[in-house]
Amino acid sequence: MATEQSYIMIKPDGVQRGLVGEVIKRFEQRGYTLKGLKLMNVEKSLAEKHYEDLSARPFFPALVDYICSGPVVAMVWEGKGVVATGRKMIGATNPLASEPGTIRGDFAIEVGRNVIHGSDSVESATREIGLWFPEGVAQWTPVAKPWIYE
Ligand code: DAT
Ligand code: MG
Repeated sequence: MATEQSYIMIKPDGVQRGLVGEVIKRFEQRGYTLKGLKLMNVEKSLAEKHYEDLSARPFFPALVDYICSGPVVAMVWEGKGVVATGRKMIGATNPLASEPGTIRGDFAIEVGRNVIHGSDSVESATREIGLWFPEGVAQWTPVAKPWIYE
């Protein structure tokens, strides 16, 4: 089974609003494996690098300020299809277009306060994990694995 990893980040609004446990719970109960986790303040240069593809967009300065406005929870989650499924669990970029039952659809209203980031492809995930976890992630195999995967 090809296993993949996604970079998932609870943004400063999610941390300030006490949604850390709720987000972790959803990924855990789906069956995904937590491989990296840290609470951190974000340097402007890291936020700019993370969102470098959006640097020409008018909202870029506000986006960088927002990501640096308080601590984020940086995570790596692993499992079958975690990149695409993680995006489904997160919901649409604009929370008003996010379905109820998704994280943004349940907990957010505005695009500039949309609570959570998730990698949009396996390639992006590799880049983002390298950026946010240069020290690497934890190595472990959950004992529940045979009860989640056949
Ligand atoms: P996503 O976070 O769903 O992957 P994205 O990569 O297109 O969306 O954009 C990254 C973040 O930038 C997004 O979570 C919120 C902000 N953003 C995107 N489009 C925006 C817009 N039109 N106005 C304001 N902020 C925007
Ligand atoms: Mg994106």
